[in-house]
Amino acid sequence: MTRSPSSPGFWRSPLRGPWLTSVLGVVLLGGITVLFVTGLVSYAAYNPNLAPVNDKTPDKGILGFYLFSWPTDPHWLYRLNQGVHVTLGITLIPVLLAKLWSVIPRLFALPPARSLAHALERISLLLLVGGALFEFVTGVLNIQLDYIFPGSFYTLHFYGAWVFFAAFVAHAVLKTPAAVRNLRRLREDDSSDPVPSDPVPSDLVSPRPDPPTVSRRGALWFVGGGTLLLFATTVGQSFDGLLRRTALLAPHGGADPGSGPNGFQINKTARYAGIDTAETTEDAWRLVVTGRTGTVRLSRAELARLPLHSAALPIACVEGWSTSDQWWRGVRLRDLAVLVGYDDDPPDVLVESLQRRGAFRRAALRANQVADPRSLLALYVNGEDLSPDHGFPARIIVSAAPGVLNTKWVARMTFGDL
Ligand SMILES: Nc1nc2c(c(=O)[nH]1)N[C@H]1C(S)=C(S)[C@@H](COP(=O)(O)O)O[C@H]1N2
Ligand SMILES: [Mo]
Repeated sequence: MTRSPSSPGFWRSPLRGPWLTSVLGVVLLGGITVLFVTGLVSYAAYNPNLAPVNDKTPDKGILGFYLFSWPTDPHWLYRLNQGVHVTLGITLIPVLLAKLWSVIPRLFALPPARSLAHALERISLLLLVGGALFEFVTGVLNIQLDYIFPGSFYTLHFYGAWVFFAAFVAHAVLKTPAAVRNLRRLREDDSSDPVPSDPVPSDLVSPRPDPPTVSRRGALWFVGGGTLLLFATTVGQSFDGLLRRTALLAPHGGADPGSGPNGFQINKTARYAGIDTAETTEDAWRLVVTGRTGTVRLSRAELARLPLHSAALPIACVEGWSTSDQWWRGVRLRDLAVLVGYDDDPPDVLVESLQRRGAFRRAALRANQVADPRSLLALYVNGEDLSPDHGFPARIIVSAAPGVLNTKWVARMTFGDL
């Protein structure tokens, strides 16, 4: 019977046991809670109540709840949140895999259900393991391959998160007390044996263990080392210069940004977005602004003659990478609102791009974002004209907002409550 994975003797590693499962479980309890919270915060940062422009999730119902308009302070808010979400998610992968390895004998346990309670528990584990794998795989694919699911990653990752987290909460409530108990007993058990017999009797402990090839401490170093390696090759994505080059596992955007004032990370290039330079010349391009009092058309030269202001703000992408603060210079969004009849309190705005190719066309901003004096329709960055790849002739830049709301190659802005 030992040839069948459903017989306990099939699993021979002396490392399996409540101690390993408990240590990894406690790490994941903290880590996944942070992932879920930063994920929800990231969702809120899109201002999902500006549906259907910013959030097209079908039938989201109460799962798509939001509690507040996304703030514009502190200006690094989204940068920090998303850096933590993505970098932590990547670095938890070895812990997740080790945790699944530690409990794999249970996947094959027979009979499939000993009781109704046991059957329910196993179904919840299906959602837990399936949900975890689904969230980690969709997340990693999205950041590595730049949106291989056009439009739908957001929906998949969003619904996946709720299924996963529901199962995670149930699992944590059921298992945390035992995990903490196991860890306590483990601390008291000061045997010098590298792989001491587990102080807690469990079906996870192999009845016929092979001789150990690595100590417990060695096993944890192996997992922790994998985690450190992933951390070291990811975290650079949140910084500039040489550090960014250490981010071997993080995406590097659409193109090499080169050096100089426009030499910072590019998401999608003008060529990728299908921007024809003939459309962006001084003669051809007009910004079309619409509001309460009608429509105004402005050339880039006319915009440049309006009062210009500067703001030091980062680009922080949902994929986790960010730039340090760049010096943007342009027209305040609230000054543009004044041009079309909103003198006192500016409303929301719908921003549309020249872009025709790719998933991206438009994004909406909340009134509080329009009102912030740092929110600009930028014409210049770091003292130079925007480059074509960074959105020439004009792009949006908003404090603390996800990069995706900073529309490049702006063609049209429609002010009014959305
Ligand atoms: N028109 C348009 N605007 C866009 C995008 C795009 O693909 N098309 N990408 C957005 C995303 S997802 C990010 S992170 C930022 C990146 O800005 P950058 O390429 O100047 O760094 O631009 C945003 N604005
Ligand atoms: Mo982005």
